[in-house]
Amino acid sequence: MAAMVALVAVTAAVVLAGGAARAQLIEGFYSHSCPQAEKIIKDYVMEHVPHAPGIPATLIRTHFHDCFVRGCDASVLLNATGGKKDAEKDAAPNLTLRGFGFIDRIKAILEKECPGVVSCADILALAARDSVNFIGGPFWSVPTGRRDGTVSIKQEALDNIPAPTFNFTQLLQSFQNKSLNLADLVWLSGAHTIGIAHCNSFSKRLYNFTGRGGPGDADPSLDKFYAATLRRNKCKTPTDNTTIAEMDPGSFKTFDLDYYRGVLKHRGLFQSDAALITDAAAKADILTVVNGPPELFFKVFAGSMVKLGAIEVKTGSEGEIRKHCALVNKH
Ligand code: HEM
Ligand SMILES: *[C@@H]1O[C@H](CO)[C@@H](O)[C@H](O)[C@H]1NC(C)=O
Ligand SMILES: *[C@@H]1O[C@H](CO)[C@@H](O)[C@H](O)[C@H]1NC(C)=O
Ligand SMILES: *[C@@H]1O[C@H](CO)[C@@H](O)[C@H](O)[C@H]1NC(C)=O
Ligand SMILES: *[C@@H]1O[C@H](CO)[C@@H](O)[C@H](O)[C@H]1NC(C)=O
Ligand SMILES: *[C@@H]1O[C@H](CO)[C@@H](O)[C@H](O)[C@H]1NC(C)=O
Ligand SMILES: CC(=O)N[C@H]1CO[C@H](CO)[C@@H](O)[C@@H]1O
Repeated sequence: MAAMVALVAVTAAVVLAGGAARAQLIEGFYSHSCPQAEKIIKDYVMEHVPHAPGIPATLIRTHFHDCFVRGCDASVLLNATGGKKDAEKDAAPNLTLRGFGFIDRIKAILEKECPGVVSCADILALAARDSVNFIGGPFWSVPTGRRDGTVSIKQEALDNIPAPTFNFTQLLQSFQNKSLNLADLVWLSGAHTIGIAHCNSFSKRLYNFTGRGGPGDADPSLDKFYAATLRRNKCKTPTDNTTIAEMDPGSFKTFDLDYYRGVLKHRGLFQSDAALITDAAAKADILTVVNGPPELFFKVFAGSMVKLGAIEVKTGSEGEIRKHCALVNKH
């Protein structure tokens, strides 16, 4: 136990040194200003996720998109103003994000409990963690104290969110640009063990991939039997953009290792999933978790989530605490 305490202390010191003079996130940031905050979020998740089973997947993805654009500052939650469609929310990669209402409802409860105290960025980070943990997924620590941003620009989402067509080099570049490393890329991609994708995110791989034409012209890095199944049962035309497919069929509601097993069998849904085994080090990481004890994946995933949740955060007097998560405060 003493050794563990010492380890925690060392980790905290390293985090502080890395952040220079900037204020840091800390666990239990609201313990005095809004002591019930974390419990309110967790209770809301426990009460509502059973009736909304897609929420854990969409919230963790929304948190990821938030963190990759202007840091984890809830910029992804902002609506465009003046009838324009130019906020992050309106970018193609984000059109399939859901769960905004879920966050708005938690925010409304927290505003009654302690007005103007709990940031939308923290609510998103905590609700993503609690909902994934609620369905039996990993638990990770969510230090709090994030402040909300006031700017949301569609083009920045397009520039910063990795595309499902990315190859390994592009994926690694995108993650390194956010101070995440190769292992973080591999572990965080493991979130594709839950949730769904729309056909247009991957159907280029099923039809006319090389341009030779014909239904057999699938991405050679995709198992051809799986490609045929997807064409037959899911994405029946090349332009279908409404049908959904599970990314980890068979256990898409369970946070398990089957996503990685699928990737190893060339059954990852996106080119970005398939890309993970084109790099020797990434493939070795996948084999390590797949062959390791069950707890290993949860442990490494949790570590990478903490790093994701700290990307370019606003703290102290930066940004604001939004009153409504979809709107910048009026001044
Ligand atoms: C490595 C680069 C990544 C790419 C290219 C990527 C791409 C995508 C795409 C295209 C979808 C499907 C959207 C749709 O068609 O509806 C998706 C879904 C999803 N992604 Fe990723 N993703 C990446 C990393 C991540 C990370 C880091 C996380 C979280 C830690 C994540 C969590 C999810 C989840 C949970 C879903 C399912 C969403 C739902 O069911 O609503 N992804 N991703
Ligand atoms: C934000 O936009 C969504 C979709 O356009 C809308 O349903 C919602 O009411 C808006 N929220 C606010 C607070 O204006
Ligand atoms: C990855 O894609 C980029 C951009 O299309 C390309 O320049 C690069 O050669 C590709 N890398 C590999 C290893 O295929
Ligand atoms: C890297 O991040 C910056 C902002 O932090 C962004 O402007 C740029 O487009 C990103 N580049 C890539 C390759 O993701
Ligand atoms: C397949 O792609 C090629 C090259 O982009 C294009 O010329 C051709 O019309 C496409 N065929 C079909 C059936 O979409
Ligand atoms: C989906 O396809 C329909 C018809 O092809 C089109 O009207 C619509 O804009 C598309 N939606 C998206 C999100 O691309
Ligand atoms: C990154 C990502 O999710 N991209 C997809 C967003 O949605 C458009 C269509 O709406 C797809 O073409 C992209 O691949």
